[in-house]
Amino acid sequence: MTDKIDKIIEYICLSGTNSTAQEYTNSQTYSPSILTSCESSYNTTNTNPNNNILSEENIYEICQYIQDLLIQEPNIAHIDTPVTICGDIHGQLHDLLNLFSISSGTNNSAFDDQDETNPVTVTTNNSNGTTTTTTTPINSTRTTSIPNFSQSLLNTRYIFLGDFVDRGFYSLETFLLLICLKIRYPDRIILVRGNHETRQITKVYGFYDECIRKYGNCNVWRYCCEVFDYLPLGCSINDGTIFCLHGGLSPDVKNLNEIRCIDRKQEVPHMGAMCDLLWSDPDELVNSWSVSPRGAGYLFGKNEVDEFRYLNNIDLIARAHQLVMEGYKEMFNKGLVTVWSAPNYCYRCGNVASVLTIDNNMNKTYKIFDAVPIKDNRGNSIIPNKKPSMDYFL
Ligand SMILES: [Mn+2]
Repeated sequence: MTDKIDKIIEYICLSGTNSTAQEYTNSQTYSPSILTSCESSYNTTNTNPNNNILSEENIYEICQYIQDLLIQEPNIAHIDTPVTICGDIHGQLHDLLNLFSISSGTNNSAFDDQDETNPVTVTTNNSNGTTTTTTTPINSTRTTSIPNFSQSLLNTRYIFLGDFVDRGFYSLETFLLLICLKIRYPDRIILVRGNHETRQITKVYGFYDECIRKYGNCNVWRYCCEVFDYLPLGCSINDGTIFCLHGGLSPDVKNLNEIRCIDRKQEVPHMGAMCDLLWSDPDELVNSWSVSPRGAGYLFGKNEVDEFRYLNNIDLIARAHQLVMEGYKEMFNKGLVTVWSAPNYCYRCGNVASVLTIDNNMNKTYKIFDAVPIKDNRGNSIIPNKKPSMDYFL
């Protein structure tokens, strides 16, 4: 199994770092012939042309395997520092690979052959108020190195706060990479469920269509949705003074123990505690639970955050779920932070992204990064035509 997982990780990273991804990154229309070549790219691998590495069978096997792992995790998972908290990814595989190299401080960047006119710049905001900016050195020789995950995950643990899929064009690869890393390094990575990790939402916002486009049927989508039901609803760090979740608070949850009692292994309900944790948003302007414009979850303000922090002995609530143009936003006297990790969201928002690193002394450092630039038809901002050009007479 380990061997197979490593091969899949390698395959996905290569598809994000060299031209094997070209078939579906090329901004050509999705004519049936392109569809065929998309599919054929899934039926071959760089290492063994006879081994269909991202086959439905292999994906089924991984999805079954990780369910056994996730079922052992409580609703509120736990992880120790040093840890890197990551927000929404939304299928932006190339930016996710970049996130790993930036956050772990490994030089083994997946993109160390950046366009010389557009190098990757990382700005670091430390909690003591200082800011440092580093620019990835330009390497003139072309390399297609795979991120050194064993080194990355040795340097820091990771919490991903959900919304792995939808919007971007690499939801399947993004989710598979994350669950493969979870299988390989189970104690060093926590995957928390977001409001997009559901059957209903993925049918509307891209993941379902992506699976149909790449496989011609919805089997791999179904396998992944089974995994969604097992993801934990939150994560605590060290002694529990930092609590992480995707959306926000719920009027039905005063105490963390009420989250621990939820039967989470189900599609996200339309209302109630589990729904709110994945859907709610903080708002400076409300002073009690208010209707959310999203149609699910609540808006909550400083009063709700202060009460929840006091009752549960929490210093910081770290959550994702909302686009922040600056990558992160601290609210309510730094009692809550929104972390957003999808740069140039939807390939057009122009925002930067961030991750929040907590060191062993509970110091906070925000690393801010931009979208991976396009080069030679690589990079996730090359958008395939959203509307397939269909021949109605076929
Ligand atoms: Mn969300």
